[in-house]
Amino acid sequence: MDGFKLTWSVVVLVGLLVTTVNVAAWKKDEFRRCDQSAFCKDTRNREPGSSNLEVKDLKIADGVLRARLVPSDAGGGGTTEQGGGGGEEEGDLVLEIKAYKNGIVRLKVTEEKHPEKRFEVPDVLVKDLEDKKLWLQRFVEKDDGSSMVHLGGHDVILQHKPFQVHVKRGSDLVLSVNSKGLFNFEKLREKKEGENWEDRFRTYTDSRPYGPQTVSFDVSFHGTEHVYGIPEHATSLALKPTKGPNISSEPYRLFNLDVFEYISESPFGLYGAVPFMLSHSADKSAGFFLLNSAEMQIDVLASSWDTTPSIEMEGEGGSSKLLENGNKEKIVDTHWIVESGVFDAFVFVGPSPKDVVTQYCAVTGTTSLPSLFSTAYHQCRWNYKDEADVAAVDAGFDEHDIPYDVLWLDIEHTDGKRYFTWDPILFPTPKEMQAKLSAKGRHMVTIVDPHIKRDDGFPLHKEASSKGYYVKDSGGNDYDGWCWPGSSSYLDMLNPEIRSWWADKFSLSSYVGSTPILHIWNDMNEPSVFNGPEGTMPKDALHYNGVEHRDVHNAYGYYFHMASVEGLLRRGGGNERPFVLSRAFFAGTQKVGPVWTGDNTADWTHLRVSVPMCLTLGLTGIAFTGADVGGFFGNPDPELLTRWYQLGAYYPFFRGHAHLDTKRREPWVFGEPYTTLMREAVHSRYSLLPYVYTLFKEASVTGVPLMRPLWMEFPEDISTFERDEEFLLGPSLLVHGVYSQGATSETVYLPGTQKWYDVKTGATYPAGQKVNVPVTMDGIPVFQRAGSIIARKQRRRRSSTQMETDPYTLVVALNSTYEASGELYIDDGKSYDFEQGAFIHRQFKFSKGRLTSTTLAPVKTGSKVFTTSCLVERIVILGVRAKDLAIGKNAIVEHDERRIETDIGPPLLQRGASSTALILRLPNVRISDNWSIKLV
Ligand code: NBV
Repeated sequence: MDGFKLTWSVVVLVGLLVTTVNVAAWKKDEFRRCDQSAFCKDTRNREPGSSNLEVKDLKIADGVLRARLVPSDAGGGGTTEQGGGGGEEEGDLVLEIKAYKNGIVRLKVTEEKHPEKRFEVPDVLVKDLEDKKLWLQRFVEKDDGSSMVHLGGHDVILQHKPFQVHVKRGSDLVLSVNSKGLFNFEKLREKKEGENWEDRFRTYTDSRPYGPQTVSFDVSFHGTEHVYGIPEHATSLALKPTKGPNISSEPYRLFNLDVFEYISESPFGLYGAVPFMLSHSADKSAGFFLLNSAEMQIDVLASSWDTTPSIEMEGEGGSSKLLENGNKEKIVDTHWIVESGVFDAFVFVGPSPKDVVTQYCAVTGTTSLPSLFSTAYHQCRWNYKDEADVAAVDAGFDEHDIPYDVLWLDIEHTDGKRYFTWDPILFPTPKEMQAKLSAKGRHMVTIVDPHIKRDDGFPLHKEASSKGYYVKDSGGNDYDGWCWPGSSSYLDMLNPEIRSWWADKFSLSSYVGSTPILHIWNDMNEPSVFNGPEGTMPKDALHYNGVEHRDVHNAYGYYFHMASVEGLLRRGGGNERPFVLSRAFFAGTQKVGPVWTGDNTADWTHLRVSVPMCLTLGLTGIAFTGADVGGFFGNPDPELLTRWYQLGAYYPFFRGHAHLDTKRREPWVFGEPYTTLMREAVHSRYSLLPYVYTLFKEASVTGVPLMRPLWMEFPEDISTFERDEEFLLGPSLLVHGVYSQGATSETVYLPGTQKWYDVKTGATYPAGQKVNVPVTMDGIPVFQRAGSIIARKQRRRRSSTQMETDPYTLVVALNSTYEASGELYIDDGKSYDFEQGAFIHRQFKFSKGRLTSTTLAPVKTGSKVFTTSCLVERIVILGVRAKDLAIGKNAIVEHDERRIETDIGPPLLQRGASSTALILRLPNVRISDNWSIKLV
C-alpha cells in the first residue's frame, strides 16, 4: 500500500471509529425501512387476492407431485407487470410438493426458465434428508377443482384455481399458503428501454443488475393467536402484529446486520436470520420454514387486516366445509416478502411444540453436542491486555474461589488485527500462556474475524488474493471494505474450496502460537463492513459461480462459522469437539456451533430481553445461546451485574463480556457482598452441569432446546403463551429473572398442576397460578418441578474439568403421588466416542418409597465404552410426607442390604435455608450401576 493510501486509510478509520464507537445510541436512520427498499415497498401493499396463478399439468413423478403455475386469464385481479406468473414467453413457474417422514411437507416454486439464476442455499439441509422422503403415489382430483394427497396422518390439499395449498393434520387444518392470494413470484426478465433497476439508499447505489425478482406470499396459521420464531430481533417471544387496523410498524426484518447499540422492542434485523416461524395454541402447534438466505421482511397481520370476503374451500369428502374468516376462526396471517431466490418452504404439522422443533431440526440439523468445558462459565473482555493481565484474571478467579473454564482474547491480542497472529509485545509467549491455563484444566478462546487485512506483508492476504479467494465487487475486483484492520477483503466462504483452505489455517502448525486448548470466536461475520451500505457488504458484490451477495447474505456468517469449525475438527483429527462461537447465524447454525446475542447494553431492559431472545433462538433449533452477562456497552452497577450473573447461570451459553471502554467488572471487582453473590451464581451453574449436559444431549438428538418457553412443557396452558419473564431450563427447572432495581418480590407464573420447590429452601409453591415470591440479593427465583429428579455435582472446584470424578447429589422432588423421575447422560465430554457407544445414560425413578437407577442406553451401541467410577454421595428428597419427616426414615441399599444414614436438612446446604428435605448421606452407589435404595 502506498503512503497516500495508508494515510488516507488511517484518517478514514479514525473517522469511522469516532462515528461507530462514540455515538450515543442506535441510529435508526442508518438502516432501511421497508419503504426504502425497492423490493419491499410495493409488495408490502399488495392487495389480498391479487395473486392470479392456477395449477396446471399436475402429475406425480419420482414420488413428487409436480405442476406448473400459470397466470389465470389475463386481467386476473392484481397481477403485477413483472409478477404473478408473467407471460408465456417467460416460461412458467414450476411447483413441487414433497413429503418426508414424521409430518414434514415441502413446497417449492421456482422458475422453469432461469433455474440457475435463482439461488438455492446449499449446505443447510441435513445430508440424509432425501432418505426420509415419502414416496407419493397418487392424488385425488376433486370436483371442487382441488387435488388431495394423503400422507398418512396429514394431507396436502392443492387448490387449482386460484392456486392455494392447505396442510391438514388429520381433519384439522393447520397451515395454508396463498389462501389470502398474496403469492407473487417476479420472474427474471429483460430490462426494458429506459427502465432503471438501481436501488439507492443514503450514499449507496445497488446496481441490481438482474432487476426485480421478489418472491412474496402469505402463510396462515390456523386455530391460533400466537406465532413465534424468526430471530433475530430484540423483542418479545410472542411476535406482535406489524400491520392491521391501527397498527403501523415495520415488518420483522431478516437481514444480518451489525447494529450498533441495538434497542429492545424493535422488529429491525440483527446479526442473524432464521426464516422459521412457529404457531402455538392449546391444541396444536405448526411450523413454516423458508429456505432462502436473501433479505426478507415479514408482516404479522393483525386480525381484520384484510377486509376482503372470506375464501371458501371444500374440505375432504365435502363433509366439513372449512371456512376461513379472519373474524371468526382463530388464525394468524403472515406476509413474507423476500428479495430474491426461490420459494422453498417446509411445513411442520406438529402437533406439539416439541414435535414442531424436532421436525424442523430433522430438516436443518440438531445442535451439535458441545464439549463439557464449553457448557461452563467463560470470562471475556474486550480486551485482556497482555499476558500479565491474563495471568492476573486467571489468578483472581482462584483467589476468590470462583470457578471458570475459559479465558477469551478479543481483537487487540492480534498483531494489527491480522487474525491468527499475536501482538509480539503484549502476547510474546502465547503457548506458555495457554500451558498455564491448561495446567488448571482451563481453555482459551481467541477471536478470528472474517475481514482480512489487505496488507501484502500478511501471508494470509497474499495467498487469498493470489488465489482469487475474495468476494468480488460488482466490477469484478476484490471487494475492498473497511473494518478493524483498515482496508479489508472478505473470503468467499460460499465456495467449498475456500472453506477447506480456511480450515487448514487452524492447524497447530499454521496458527503459530496456538495449542490444542485454544478455541475460536467468529465475530463481525454478518459481514460487518464499516463503510458498506447499512454497515455490510453491497448486495451486488459477487460470490462463487456468480452468485450475488444479495442471494447469500444471510448465510454468509454461517459459511464462515462452518469453515472455522471444520478447521478445529481437522486440527483434532476429527475426534475432538470444536468450540466456535459466532455472532451471525442462519438456519442450520445449530449443527455448527453456538451463538450469542451480540452487543447488548448494561441496562435492565437488555437483561429482560435476553430471555425472549434466547428462547426464540432455541425454538428455531439453535439451543446453545446466551447473552453477554453484564451487558456489553456501558457500566453495570453491582446490583445489575449480580442479577445478570444469577440469570446468566441458566443461559445455555454463560459468558461475562464487556466493551473496551467500560470499567473492569470481573466478579470480584465490586467487593462484598457482590463477590460472594456472583460466586454463588457461578457455582449454581457448575453444580448443575450434569443436568445441563444431559439437556445438551437431548437437544443434539431431538432438537428440543435447553431453554424452553413454559408452553413447550405445558402446551395447553394458555396463560403461558405470552410469558417470557420466566422460562424452563429443561423439563424440570423454572427460572424467573429479577429485572428491576431494588426488587423485593417477583410475580412468577408456575404452570401445571403439581407444586414447585424453591431449589434453595425447598419451600413449595402452588401451580397453575401466579405467585408472589419474595426476593433478596441472594438469588433469583428458581424452582424444581415436582415429579423430577436432577443430578448435580455440589463440590466446589476451579473448573469443570476438575469435577470429572466428583460424586453426584441427586435431588428428588416428589409430586403429589410421592413419585419422581429424571435422567442423566455422561460421556467423556470431549470426543466423538459417544457416537460409538461410549456413554452412560441413566434413568432414576422414585416410586413407593424406593429410588432405582436403571440404564437407558441400548445394550450395545458401538465398539467403544465409557466408564466412570463416580459415586452418588447424597440423595436429597423433597416433599416427603410430614409424618415420615417427623419420625426420620432410614434407607437401605437393596443389593447389599447396606443401611444409609439419613438426616433432615436444607436441600442444598444453603445458609439460612429451612430443613425441609430428607437427606440420604453417603449412599456411595456408583452412578453407572443399577441399584435401588428403599426408605424404611
Ligand atoms: O471485537 C470487539 C467487539 C466484541 O468484543 C463484541 O463482542 C462484538 O460483538 N466486536 C463486536 C466489535 C466492536 C463492537 C463495537
